[in-house]
Amino acid sequence: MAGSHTKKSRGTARAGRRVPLGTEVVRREPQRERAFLVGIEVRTRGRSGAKGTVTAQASTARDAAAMQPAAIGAAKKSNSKPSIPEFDADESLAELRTLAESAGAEVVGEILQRRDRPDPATLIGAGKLEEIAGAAAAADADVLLFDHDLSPSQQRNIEKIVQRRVIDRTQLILDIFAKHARTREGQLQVELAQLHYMMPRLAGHGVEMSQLGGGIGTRGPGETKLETDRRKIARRVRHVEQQIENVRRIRAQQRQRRESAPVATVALVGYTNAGKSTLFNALTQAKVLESPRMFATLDPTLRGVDLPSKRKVLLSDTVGFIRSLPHTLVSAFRATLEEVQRASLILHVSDASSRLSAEQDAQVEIVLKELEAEKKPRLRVMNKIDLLDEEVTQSLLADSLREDSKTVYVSAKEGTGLARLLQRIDAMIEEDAVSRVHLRIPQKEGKTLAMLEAKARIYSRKYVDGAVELEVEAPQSVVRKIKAFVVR
Ligand SMILES: Nc1nc2c(ncn2[C@@H]2O[C@H](COP(=O)(O)OP(=O)(O)OP(=O)(O)O)[C@@H](O)[C@H]2O)c(=O)[nH]1
Ligand SMILES: [Mg+2]
Repeated sequence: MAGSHTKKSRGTARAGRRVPLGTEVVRREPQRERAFLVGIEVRTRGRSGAKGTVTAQASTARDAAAMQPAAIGAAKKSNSKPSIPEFDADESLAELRTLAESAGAEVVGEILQRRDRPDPATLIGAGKLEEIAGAAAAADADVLLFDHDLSPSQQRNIEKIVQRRVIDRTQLILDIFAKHARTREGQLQVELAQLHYMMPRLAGHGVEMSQLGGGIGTRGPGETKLETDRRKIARRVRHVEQQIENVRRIRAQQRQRRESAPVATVALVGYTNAGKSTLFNALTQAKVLESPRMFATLDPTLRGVDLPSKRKVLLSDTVGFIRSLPHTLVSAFRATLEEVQRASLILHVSDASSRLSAEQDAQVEIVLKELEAEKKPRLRVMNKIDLLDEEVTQSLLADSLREDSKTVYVSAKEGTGLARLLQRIDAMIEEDAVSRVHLRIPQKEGKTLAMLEAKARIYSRKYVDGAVELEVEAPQSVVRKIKAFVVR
């Protein structure tokens, strides 16, 4: 896989916390929550290797190396079957670290717990939990982030033992979504997913929600503070669903208007952080947010792009995917993802520099299936080739020059490969098909001639008796307008 050729050395991903000499160890940014990460690897029995080993390492959020894609999860993935790519526990924990950062937390320590089978009551044994509680206390953590989904009762039981707030992976992702939702539609969708998540967790929450005073898992999108009363929540769910329905109706109307013109939509999809927004900006000269944080984009954006054939397509940037994307989110974001379902062509953007790109691709595949969009025409865009070795890049580029290649290599950041990408999109789009026509247009038809200059490719031009004879290639929508002048 391309990911194994990255330039960056895979040095130690985790370093001890560095405190400049003479600096008092105090909470530097009191508003940042201190998070302690708990990774869990459930092994099937009979496998070799250390069981139940616990490694605790302090790590700082500022440890830049740990955030580099190439440095993440340096551990060998000897446990995963080659046919079904899986993140291993280390890689998964590294991803959780990025998620925690994206939620605005400071990672103050982490533990990886290996178990033969999960404990139904507390996921990991009570003894180990005590140990984890001690490590979290030593690191002065506010919250424990579990790299696993917890049932409502597991979450309560663990909170009782560790005496700290406990957040699972789904809740963490919901929180990031809540932080990043900008449009009303996005906010409604996140709120709905949060309400569904909270509903079964209301009774006897170990650490009372009302005492939290903000922080991961307590933020609602927009202005609303998450309510804690079941009856109120049920009412709120109905209200939000109704409003989402309204938004959806308006979007459908807008789409109808759009679809009356023969413009194809091309949807960018891919793992969070693959570089979709950066590519979107590079192709459309837009300025949507590009960010190393995960799920920087939540709200869909559409922009026109001109193809080499002079056809226009609409490019859509949308929310990124992640391993085990919480189901509540996929369904809540269905309206947003409708753009993907309706697209004529899907551009699947991958981070070619990530060691995990194969696994990430497999996850994207799962979500596309869930959206029933897996059979759509697809173009694979391997992004971030600027991070690969020069040699590797050259051979990949040469390979992708084949006429029918379904993979294009680009660097959205540096603008490499974009012309080739546009050509491939052009070749795969069927809407508003391009055809070659001969025209004879009186010279006085200045407007028509100017329109052709802008919207068609002109191959030849001859002036004969006050008229222009042209051979042009133009989309159907343009040919229709100049029907009267077509000679053949
Ligand atoms: N080196 C390099 N970095 C890139 C490239 N494209 C994107 N990035 C970086 O990757 C990070 C993520 O980029 P985004 O465009 O925000 O990624 P995204 O896929 O839109 O992510 P979400 O919206 O969070 O799903 C940013 O820090 C970008 O600067 C590239 O071609 N080369
Ligand atoms: Mg984005």
